[in-house]
Amino acid sequence: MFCHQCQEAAKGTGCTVRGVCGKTSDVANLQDVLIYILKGVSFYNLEAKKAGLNTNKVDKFITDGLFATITNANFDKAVFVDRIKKAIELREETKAAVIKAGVNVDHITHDAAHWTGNTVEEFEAKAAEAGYLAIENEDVRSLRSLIVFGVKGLAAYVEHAYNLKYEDDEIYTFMQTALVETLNDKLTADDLVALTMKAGETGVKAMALLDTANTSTYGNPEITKVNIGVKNNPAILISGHDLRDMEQLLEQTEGTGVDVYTHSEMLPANYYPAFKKYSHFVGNYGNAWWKQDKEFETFNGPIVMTTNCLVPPKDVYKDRVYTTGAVGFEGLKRVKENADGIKDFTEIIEHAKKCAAPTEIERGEIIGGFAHEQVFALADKVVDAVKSGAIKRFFVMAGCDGRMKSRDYYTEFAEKLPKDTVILTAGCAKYKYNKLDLGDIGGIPRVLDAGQCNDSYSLALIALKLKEVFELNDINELPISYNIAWYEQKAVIVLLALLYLGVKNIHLGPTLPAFLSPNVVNVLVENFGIGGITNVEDDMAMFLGAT
Ligand code: SF4
Ligand code: SF3
Repeated sequence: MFCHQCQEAAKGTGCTVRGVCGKTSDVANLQDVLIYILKGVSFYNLEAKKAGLNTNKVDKFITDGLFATITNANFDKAVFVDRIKKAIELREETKAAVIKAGVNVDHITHDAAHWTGNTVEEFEAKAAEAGYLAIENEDVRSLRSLIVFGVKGLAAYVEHAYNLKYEDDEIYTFMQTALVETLNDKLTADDLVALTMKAGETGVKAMALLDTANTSTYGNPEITKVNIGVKNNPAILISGHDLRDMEQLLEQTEGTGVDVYTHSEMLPANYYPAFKKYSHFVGNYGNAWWKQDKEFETFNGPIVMTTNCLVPPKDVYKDRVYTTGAVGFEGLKRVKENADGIKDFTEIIEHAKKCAAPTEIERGEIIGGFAHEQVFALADKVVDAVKSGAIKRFFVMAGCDGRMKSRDYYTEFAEKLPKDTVILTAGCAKYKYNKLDLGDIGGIPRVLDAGQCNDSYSLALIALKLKEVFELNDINELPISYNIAWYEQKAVIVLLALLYLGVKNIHLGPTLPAFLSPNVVNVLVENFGIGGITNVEDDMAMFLGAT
């Protein structure tokens, strides 16, 4: 195996024996082969689109396959073996359909569009060719990795949107074009950089689509005090990012005597009007994903994982974890689902009734719900605070949390920020400081949480709104600094989206991606002023010295 897609890549280069995340070598190999075959499917599916055929089933299959390979989503070998088989089948079906429609496919000669295998051994053996180390030039490898990882992040957001029946064929077309182009040896480094920017542009589109899907279905997030304590009823914990799953769980648990709590990236569900109306929706239990090994144990009841980040479960709570969507792990039970994607939580509700109520691990409240509409509603207050000098600078500290000790940097950074600064956050990065008492500025909390990582889109809209209000020509003239924490591939698409929007001088930590070669880092430094982090004192001085 060779995997270098997340921030925890072993030795800062890549995992080669077993993932730091717990992914086994065979699963890593199968994931590479799945992506390879999905590229093969894409060749024909793009032709099918041009011929005006209905490609929706294949679009969704490709999207879901990409999503399943995101860090901490799916560890189940059998799932990847099945998917590779299915991908080969769909590739052949699509090929036959386009030929039938009169399309000449003789120009599609790449091995990914033709290779076939039947056994697990054949699939695993193919990984050496399908994986990243097969690309000799390190800059090409780096740019292709950046594009594929960005597309994986895109796939996650696109899937949440289509679960709410919001789709955009242009996004599917870009994803598949990008996959195919990462097999094109004729592309120069400049072409690949251009494709990376196009990924950023599509990232903005996908996050906008998901934002519309979420807010038109569940209302605009509003300022909310979220309970972090517990009640005495048995309960179900729901984690991940999928709001449609959240909705179905709340509907089906109503009146059963079973409460519902969110974990990690599901916390922002507490901010939506459509969910707040449920009295058995108690609040949020625990912290970011990587603390689940302790928090799932003390929660006592069943846990539903709707997306990443799943940590290989401990035996003590393994029988209480249920997976759905792109998530998987050998031995864990699946949430039952009918052909229309309607989930049936009956078994999990009955399971919860036999469990003890959650053990209290903390008490109190945290505040959030500062997505774009809520912040726009407070715009006058925010603008006045900036004009009067009460707010001197905003710090966008969005992104991911993770288990590396070096991430304590972000807690210390938040604590040491001057009192006239405000943190804008989204994603599970917030857990590094959302329970600190950082106070407020004239009633505006010093940590404004917009929501999940995809709600980084809200932060971009807020920045664009401020630019308009202050009549500036360039988003970079705003008193906003970007100190972003990343972990997995959704953060990659968020980063590319910000770059596409013209945001400069983003600092990324706790380490720069292992998949960026020195030359690619140079391009990012020269064109976008991207930087890493050092230590809190020096970085603080650097950010505050910047105008
Ligand atoms: Fe290693 Fe990250 Fe890949 Fe897991 S996802 S195998 S930790 S690089
Ligand atoms: Fe977190 Fe996995 Fe990235 Fe959605 S839940 S931000 S790490």
